[in-house]
Formats: sequence, structure tokens, C-alpha cells
Amino acid sequence: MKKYNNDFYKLFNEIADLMGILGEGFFRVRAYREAARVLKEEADPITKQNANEAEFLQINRIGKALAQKMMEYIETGKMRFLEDLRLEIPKTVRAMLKIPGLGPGRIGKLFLLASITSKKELVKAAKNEELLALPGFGQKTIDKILEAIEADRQKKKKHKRSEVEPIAKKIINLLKKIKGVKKAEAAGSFRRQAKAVGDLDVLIVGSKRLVINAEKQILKTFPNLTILGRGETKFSFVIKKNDLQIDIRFVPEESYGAALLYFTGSKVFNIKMRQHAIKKGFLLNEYGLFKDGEYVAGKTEKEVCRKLGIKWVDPEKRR
Ligand code: DCT
Ligand code: MG
Ligand code: MG
Repeated sequence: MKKYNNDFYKLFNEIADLMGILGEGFFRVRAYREAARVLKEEADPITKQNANEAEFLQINRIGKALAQKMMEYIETGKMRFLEDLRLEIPKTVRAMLKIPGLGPGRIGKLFLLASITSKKELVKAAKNEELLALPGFGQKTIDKILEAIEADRQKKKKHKRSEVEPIAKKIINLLKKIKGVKKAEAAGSFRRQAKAVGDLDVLIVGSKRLVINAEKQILKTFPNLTILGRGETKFSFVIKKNDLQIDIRFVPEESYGAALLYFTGSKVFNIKMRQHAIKKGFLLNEYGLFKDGEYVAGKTEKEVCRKLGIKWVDPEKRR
């Protein structure tokens, strides 16, 4: 039998949000939020069978107005009060509730005082300095909002590992079949076993001539892609279907280990490695490990680590 507790939690919180946007008094808004919390965390399971207004009134924080709405919802699947609120506030305004750091109060000011009705308009107004005139919007707040929107955008661009895995496999296999390719391996966050991957970084040992061949083979396998760039040692493209970017880099054999270290990252791990190298009198980059301008190591990760006097670290632990 369906339990309604979680529905009520969401619905009453939504009512609180929307009333907050419309500038309802603090106490009325809080009453809905508190009721939502109690129904989710403290109340016994509510089902059609045990639904009863008098019983609801026994629950902490539930008064007549809320108990009636609960009955209405169980009987009809709707709360008219909430439906009306939704009609008063455009969907794109309600969607702004998802922006971290932007609560109903501020959204209400944006909507009612500045006629800002979407995230897009908000970003535009923030950049125009229009927002500074609104009460509660200092430069610091505005910067935080813009940062949150940008961070959200970045996060959304991540791909699930399970989605990237088959593509990585396909690409590596295809590259390995090309004549002259000695090694092909995924680096970056994928090699670090990250659950969410921004792009797929791939390294190949082979001569520069291979870039053209690799491009041909890739286009055969993935006809629908956007090429972002092709250089002598790099080929970047986006698979259109899922918007996944792939960076393939071609490195000489003597640099493979150093390049694998570098392109596996993380960025923070690389900084630590380079600092360690400097302390020991080396220079470390994606081409190799150098001392006084002379190549010392670079063919494998382990060789580089050995010369640096440090243990090889599992990619998963390179944070
Ligand atoms: N790198 C670095 N310094 C930079 C940029 C990159 O040391 N300024 C290294 C570390 C990671 C590697 O190159 C690949 O870079 P990204 O693909 O940008 O990072 P990632 O760790 O693979 O993360 P993402 O999942 O976002 O691709
Ligand atoms: Mg990457
Ligand atoms: Mg990359």
C-alpha cells in the first residue's frame, strides 16, 4: 500500500517555496516546512486506509488547514492550493529554486521587483550590474550566484562511467589495430576510476603520421562527431550523440610513462609530483624526467617514480 509521507514532504516544501517567492509571512512559510519535515521524519506511515482528518490533527505541527489538504490529496491526487500557487509563478521562475544559494526570498525579489523570470535572464542581469539595485543583492551575493550557476553547468557536463566505458573500449581497440601503434591507453579521470568523467583522455605511442590514420578509423566507427582540433600530436573530437569529448594524444615511446603520469592527473597530484621532483633537483613534465637538461627517465611511470625515489601510486588514489 502506497505511503504518502514522502509526497507530503515534497508538496508542503513546494508550497513553502512558492509562498516564499510570493513574499508570504515567515511564520506561515515555516509552518509548511516544519510540517513537511515532521511528516517525513516523525509521523507514522500514512496510507489511504488510515487516512483520517482527525488522526492527522494528532500529528505534531499539523493543523486544520494542512490536514484538509492532506485528505484532499489522498482523495483526489491534487492540492488545489498548490495548483493555484503554481499558476501564479512561471515554471522558469520555479526552476530557479534549483540554483544553489538562491532561496525563495531572493527569487521573489528577482521576479516581483525586477521581472526576472528565468536563470538566463538572471545571468544577464547579474552581468549588467542591474541586480545591485535590488535589496539583498550585494556584489558578493551576485558573484556567488554566478559561480553556483557555472559550477552547476560544469557538473552537468560530466558523464557516467558506465556510459564512457564502452566508448573507451571501442576507441582503444580501434587504435591498437592501427599499424604502428605500440600502445593505447585511457588516462585522465577515467583511468583514475572516477564515477563521473568530464572527457575521455587517451594516450597513444606512435609517430605523428598516425594521427591521420587514427582520424580515418575513428570517423568510420563514429560517423557522427564534431572535430574540435587536430594537430601533429593531438586529435580532439566530440561524439554528438552524448556530447562526450575525447582527447587523443600521440607521444613518443620514451615519453609514454611521463605523459601517462601527467595526463592521468589529478591536477593536484601532478602539482605535488612536480614539487617533489624540484626538491630532488629534477624537472618533471609530460615529456619526461630531466636533470640539468638531460633526459633521465620517462618510458614508464614506474621508471619515473623509481628515479624520483617514490612509490608508484595506483591511479585511483591519485587525488
Ligand atoms: N592536467 C594538469 N594541469 C592542467 C590540466 C590538466 O595537470 N591545468 C592534467 C591532469 C589531468 C589531465 O591533465 C587531464 O585533464 P582533464 O581532462 O582536464 O582532467 P581530468 O582529471 O581527466 O578530469 P575530467 O573528468 O574533468 O576530464
Ligand atoms: Mg579528462
Ligand atoms: Mg581532457
